[in-house]
Amino acid sequence: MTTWFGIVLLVGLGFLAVNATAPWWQTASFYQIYPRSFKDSDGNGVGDLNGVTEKLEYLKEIGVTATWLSPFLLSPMADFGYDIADFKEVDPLFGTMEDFENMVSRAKQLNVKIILDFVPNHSSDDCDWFIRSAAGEEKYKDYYIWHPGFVENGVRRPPSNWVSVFRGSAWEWHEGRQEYYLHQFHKKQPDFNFRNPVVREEMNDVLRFWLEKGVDGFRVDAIYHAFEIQADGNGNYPDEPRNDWTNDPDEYGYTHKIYTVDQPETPHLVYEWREILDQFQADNGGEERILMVETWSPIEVVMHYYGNSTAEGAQIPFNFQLISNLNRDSDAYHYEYLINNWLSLMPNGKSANWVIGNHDKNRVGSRFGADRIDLFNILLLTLPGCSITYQGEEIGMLDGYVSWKDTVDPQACNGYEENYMAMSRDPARTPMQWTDGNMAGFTTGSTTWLPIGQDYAQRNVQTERGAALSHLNVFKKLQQLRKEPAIQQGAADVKAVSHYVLANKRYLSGNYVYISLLNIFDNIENVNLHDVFDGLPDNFQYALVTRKSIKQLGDKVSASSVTLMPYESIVLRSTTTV
Ligand SMILES: *[C@@H]1O[C@H](CO)[C@@H](O)[C@H](O)[C@H]1NC(C)=O
Ligand SMILES: CC(=O)N[C@H]1CO[C@H](CO)[C@@H](O)[C@@H]1O
Ligand SMILES: [Ca+2]
Ligand SMILES: [Ca+2]
Repeated sequence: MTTWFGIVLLVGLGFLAVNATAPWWQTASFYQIYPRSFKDSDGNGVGDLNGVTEKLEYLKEIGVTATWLSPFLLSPMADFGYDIADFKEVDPLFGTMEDFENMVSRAKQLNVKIILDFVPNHSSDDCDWFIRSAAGEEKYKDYYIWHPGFVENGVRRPPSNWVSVFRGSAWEWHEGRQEYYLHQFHKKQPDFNFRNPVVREEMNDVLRFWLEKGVDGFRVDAIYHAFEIQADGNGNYPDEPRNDWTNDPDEYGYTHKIYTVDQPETPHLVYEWREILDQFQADNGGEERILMVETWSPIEVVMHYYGNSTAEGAQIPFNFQLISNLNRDSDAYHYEYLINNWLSLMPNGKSANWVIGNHDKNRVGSRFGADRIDLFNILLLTLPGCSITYQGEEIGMLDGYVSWKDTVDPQACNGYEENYMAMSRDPARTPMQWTDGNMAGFTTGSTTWLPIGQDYAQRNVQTERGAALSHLNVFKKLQQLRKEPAIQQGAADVKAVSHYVLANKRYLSGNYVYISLLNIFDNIENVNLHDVFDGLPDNFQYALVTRKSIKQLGDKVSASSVTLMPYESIVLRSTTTV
C-alpha cells in the first residue's frame, strides 16, 4: 500500500519539479550548528538552544535555508552529545523542551528549517534501555549486542578482534551482565541491535516524536556503522582481516572493516525511515521532510542511500568526496574528477550536495590554507544542488589552538600527548567568533568549554560585516547569486582549464551564463574559456570578486582572456542572455 502511495507521490513531485517548484531542499543552503560552540545565552561557557534562537536572524542574514544541529539531547557528554541517554529529552546544559519549541517556532517565523541530528547507531550506557538490557530484562535484553566472549586457559577474551573508532577493543566487559557489549565508538556508546525489530520500532518512534515537534528532517549520524555482520549459527562473530600498516591492536586501522561497516542491510533502514517521513507528511501536510545521512563509504555504496528502484531513500546522502580526497596539492583535474564522478554516479532524478567541513575535520582554512577560504565557499555555493556549510566557515575561522591540558575530545584523550593534535577534533570546535569584544561575543561568562580562537579580534562576524570583501561579505554575495535562475535550476559544466584553474559553468536557456573560476595555486594564470566551453558568449563581467582580485565588480572581461591572481576565485556573468 505504501509502495503504491510512494509511486503516486513520486509522479506528483516529478510533475511539480518541471513546473519549477522544486522541493525546498534541492538547492538549499544548509548550515551546521555545533550548539556547544555557537552561542551561550546564560554565561556558563557552553552554547545552548536559546543561544541558537538568538542567532536565527543571523542565519537569515547569511542566506541560510536550513540548519542541522549537532545533538543537544540528554547525555553524560562522553562524546559531547553523541552519547544520548534519552532520545526524547533536551539536556539541561542546552536548555529545556520549551526552549526547543521556542527555537522551532522562531525558526518557522523566519522560514529557517530545523534539522535534528539523529544518532541511531548507539545510545549512552546511561540510557534506561541499556541499563535494563544489562540487567537482562526480557523486553530489553536484545536491544544491544551482547556476547560472553571466550575463555582460553582461564583468561577471558572478547568475542572478536573488532576495534573501536576511539581506540581499543570494540567490546567492553559488563560486570553486571557478565557479558561483553559492542561499542563501535566510545565504551559509553553501546551499539543498538538493529536486527531486533523492537529496536527498529523504538527508533521509528523517536523520529515520529520529533516530527510532531515540528522538525523539518533529520541528519542521520554514522549510519554506515548501524549493522554488523549477523552472528553465525553459534551466535559468534568472525574476526576482521588484519591491515598490515599497523601492529597496534588498539588502533582503529588494525582491521579491515568488512563486518562492522557498510553491511548490505543498512540502506534499507534509511528507506524505512523515509517511509515514516513521507507518511507523516501525507498525514500532516506541509513541506517535504528530509533525511541527510552521514556515511564515510565508497561512493558506489553511498549511492544506495538515495534509494533503490522501488524505495525512496535519503534526499541527501552526504557527499564527502571533496572532504575525503582533496588535499593542499590536489590540482584542478582532481577537483573536476571528484565533482563529475558524483554527478555521473548519482541515480536519475536525484540531486547533488557538497560538503567540505564539519565538527570532525580541521577548518577549511587550516586544511587547505587560509588563501583558499573564499575559493571553497565559491565552489560549494555555485555547484548544482545544495551546499552544506559548517558554522564559522562563512567568516573563514581557522583551527583554534587547544593545548593537551585543555583537550577534551575522547578521540584525542584516549591516545597520547605526542600526537594528540593529529587526533583531536577540538580545534574545529572552538566557539563561534561573533565580535571583537569579551570572549568573542560567544558568552558573557569568563570561561568557555574550549578556548576562543586566538585571532578572534580580526576574524569575527561583527568586524567582517563592516569590511569590504571580507569572507562573510563574499559569502553573502554568493547567496544572492545563488538566487539567479541559472544557478538555481540551470545545468552545470565543470571543467579543469589547466592543472591550476577549475571552471564551473552554470547556464539555463533565456538567462545569463555564470562561470565560477578558481585559481587553486600561487601563480598568476591567464585562461581562454573558449578552450573548454563550446558556444560561449565572449563578453562577461565580474559578478563576484574577492580580496585576491585586482578587478572590481562589474568590470568587463573577454572569455578568451581572463587573468587570475594567485589563489583568486571569481564569478563571471555573461553580458547577454543565451
Ligand atoms: C528496495 O528496497 C525495498 C525496501 O527495503 C525492498 O523491499 C526491495 O526489495 C528493494 N528493491 C530492490 C529492487 O532491491
Ligand atoms: C561528522 C559527525 O557527525 N561525526 C560524528 C559521527 O559519529 C560519532 C559517534 O556518534 C561522533 O563522535 C562524531 O562526531
Ligand atoms: Ca549555556
Ligand atoms: Ca552498529
